[in-house]
Amino acid sequence: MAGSGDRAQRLAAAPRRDDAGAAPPALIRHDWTRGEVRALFDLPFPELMYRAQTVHRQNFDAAAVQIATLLSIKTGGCPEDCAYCPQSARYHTGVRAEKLMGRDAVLAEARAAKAAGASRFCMGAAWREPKDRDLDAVCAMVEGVKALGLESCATLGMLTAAQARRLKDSGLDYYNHNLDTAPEFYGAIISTRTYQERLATLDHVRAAGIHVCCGGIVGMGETREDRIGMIATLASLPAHPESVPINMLVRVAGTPLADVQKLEPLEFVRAVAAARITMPRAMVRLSAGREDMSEETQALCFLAGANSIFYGPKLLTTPNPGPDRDRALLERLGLRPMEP
Ligand code: SAM
Ligand code: DTB
Ligand code: SF4
Repeated sequence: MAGSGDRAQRLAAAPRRDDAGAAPPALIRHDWTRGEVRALFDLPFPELMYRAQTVHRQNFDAAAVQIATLLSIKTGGCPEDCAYCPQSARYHTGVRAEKLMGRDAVLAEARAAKAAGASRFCMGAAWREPKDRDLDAVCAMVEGVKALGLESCATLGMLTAAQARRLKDSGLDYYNHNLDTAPEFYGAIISTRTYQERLATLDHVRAAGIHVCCGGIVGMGETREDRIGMIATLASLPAHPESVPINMLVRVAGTPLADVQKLEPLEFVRAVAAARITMPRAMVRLSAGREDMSEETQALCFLAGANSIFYGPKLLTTPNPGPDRDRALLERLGLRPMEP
């Protein structure tokens, strides 16, 4: 965490608006306060969009969207109690527990994803944490995915430092492990692992030299203050995650959150914009929840700085818009897939 001396130094060095009134590139800050993030959420919507677009354009080509494909390599039967999750063995959601997929089957899916235009392939496993034997199998999958020229990401639950190093050695580019929500709302959603344990896994991933993919879910019945707390926590990590998935809760029958009130779409867009403004260089991923989202809301998310989507008819276990719909949407918006 930066000390106050550091902060004074950075403020002194901060670029000012030039004579033509052009905004200078945003500084990368790790000391976002909740008050500052709250002030972003409270901005008039057009002003928030303008701020997010400005930061987005300073750091990315705003017409390019990364196409990622998600595959559940180990589905269901998870011992954890995450209240949003269809894969927890504690809830009756109709998701059947399956064994870890074999390497060849995973690589066939990765090849198909690449042929369909994806440049990133994410593998998810419904584990609290991987067993060492299973990790060997996942490392072999990562090697195969890398050999296809795809960016690789895995989300396997909690990791030890040694497991993170093994994944790094296999060539893994990103590890996804979400904080999910603000620390104060977390206890209402998950009881089987602590926030601190999540932060420890993120530390191991970071120390191993793997890019961090870390975000959360909105629409779980949290307050705006909780959404602010989640973004402020992510943006004040010692290093920003290189990738920040913002998920809209997919309400799955049988989970404790099945009947939670639907979040107002513009509030979701505000969360995306706050992520973009506070973490300027991160890939901000418009992740779960698009199946139930209007195309206009998705367009606003891109305007708010989201620059990646999951592509393909399924997320891990729940539906996602099909490739035809997504291709048509991107075309209509004049957006194109980001080059690998
Ligand atoms: N088991 C591993 C873990 O929890 O770390 C990896 C897979 S888990 C499904 C990955 C993430 O998916 C969760 O942290 C959560 O943010 C997201 N997720 C799961 N179910 C969701 C739902 N119904 N709606 C939105 N996001 C969801
Ligand atoms: C993330 O933040 N969102 C993705 C990915 N990381 C693994 C998962 C979304 C899962 C949605 C529920 C399901 O399909 O099971
Ligand atoms: Fe298990 Fe991950 Fe689902 Fe939690 S989110 S129940 S850890 S699969």
